[in-house]
Amino acid sequence: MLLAITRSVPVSIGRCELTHLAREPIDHARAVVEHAQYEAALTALGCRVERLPDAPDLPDSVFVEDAAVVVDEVAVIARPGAASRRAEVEAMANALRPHRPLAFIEPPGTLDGGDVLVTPRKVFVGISGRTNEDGVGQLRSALALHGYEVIAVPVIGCLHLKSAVTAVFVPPEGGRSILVINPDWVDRGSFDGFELIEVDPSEPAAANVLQVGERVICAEEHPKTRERLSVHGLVTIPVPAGELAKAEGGVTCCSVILSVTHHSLLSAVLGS
Ligand code: CIR
Repeated sequence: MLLAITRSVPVSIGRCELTHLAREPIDHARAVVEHAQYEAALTALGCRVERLPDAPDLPDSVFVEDAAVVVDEVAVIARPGAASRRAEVEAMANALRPHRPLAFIEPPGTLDGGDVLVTPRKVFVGISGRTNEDGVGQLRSALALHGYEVIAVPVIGCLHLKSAVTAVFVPPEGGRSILVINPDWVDRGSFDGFELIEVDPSEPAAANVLQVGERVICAEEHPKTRERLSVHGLVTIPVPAGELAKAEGGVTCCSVILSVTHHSLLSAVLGS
């Protein structure tokens, strides 16, 4: 079973961190409606959606992806590069504890989950304004134990690695995975062995899409790139994501998705 961890949109979102965009008013009510549609899409795709407790004083807390990196064997609790976001991770650690052994990124390491692209056995990590070499090294140590190769990739011109590249198809029996990429923000050459679909040049932020099983959730604001995915036979689910985009968030940012067992779900519910 897939568990999707989310968190509500706080009223304080207007005070979010911003790196590349100028601040614009965010319509909180509209953001809440968009977020509900996103959660509904996850539910329709078979996820059990569970929200972390509301965090009204943490303006970026809806962007739960940045708080952890989860693979089958372990959950690595992040240490966000923005100091204002560090208090977000505690609730994520509590939510993941029933489901995975935990590892923690410790100072001076910083790592945002949005910088981590997990593919079968290869984990790409963006060296960005948020994730430093020490954080990458700690992630490498935590994942090497389980046979993952961790590859650092410079990111230029965008917030996180997954602003620039995400996975849209991972063949269940092995073989070439497909990524969608903005080659202006990350070097195509880092992804040898993958099939690459480029974003439409008029939609630079469109590489941030969320694969759930055989479907791909995309921001409805990027129809041309969605069309490119459809041409490759991928089935896309558009969701409105314009308000949270003003906070530099995309569709991967608002959930952490992991496979869980009935046993670990029961422990989570019983609190043991
Ligand atoms: C930030 O700057 O941290 C937030 N305003 C946006 C975070 C988006 N998260 C993500 O891409 N994983």
